[in-house]
Amino acid sequence: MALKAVCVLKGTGDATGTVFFEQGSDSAPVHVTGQISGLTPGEHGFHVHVFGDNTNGCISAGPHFNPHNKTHGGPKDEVRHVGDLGNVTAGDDGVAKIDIKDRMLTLTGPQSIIGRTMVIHEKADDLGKGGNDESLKTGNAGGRLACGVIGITQ
Ligand SMILES: [Cu+2]
Ligand SMILES: [Zn+2]
Repeated sequence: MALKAVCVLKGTGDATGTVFFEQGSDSAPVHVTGQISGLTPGEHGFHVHVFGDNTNGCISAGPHFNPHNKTHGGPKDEVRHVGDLGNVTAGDDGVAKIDIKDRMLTLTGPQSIIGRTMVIHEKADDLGKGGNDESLKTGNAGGRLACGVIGITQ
């Protein structure tokens, strides 16, 4: 039976979105779909952050979900945070359509992303290639525009 989760992203500005997660089996990739609107055109960093805590807005979600204690990278890199999904790209209408298959995410077991937070950022993620310390932590993706806790759905 497929595992399914959903996340509604909200923030203090115009950015809002809904993201769906589906995994066919324990070892299958997670298919991430959905859309985020109210963005500036161009790339925006998109990550799973460690805590499902929104008490002080998106900042309470803490850093990128990183159970293997690696440095920040891009979704296709071997060395990356589990939460590193790279960038989503908004068109001139400010809408980013999301369709990502990721082999490092899981919806099951102790490293499940359920109960953690999805964040969309102000700026592009440099995927760890920015040549400075911050690049290897956050990808220099800037502020957190919107976020939401990933929850189980039917
Ligand atoms: Cu992030
Ligand atoms: Zn990261």
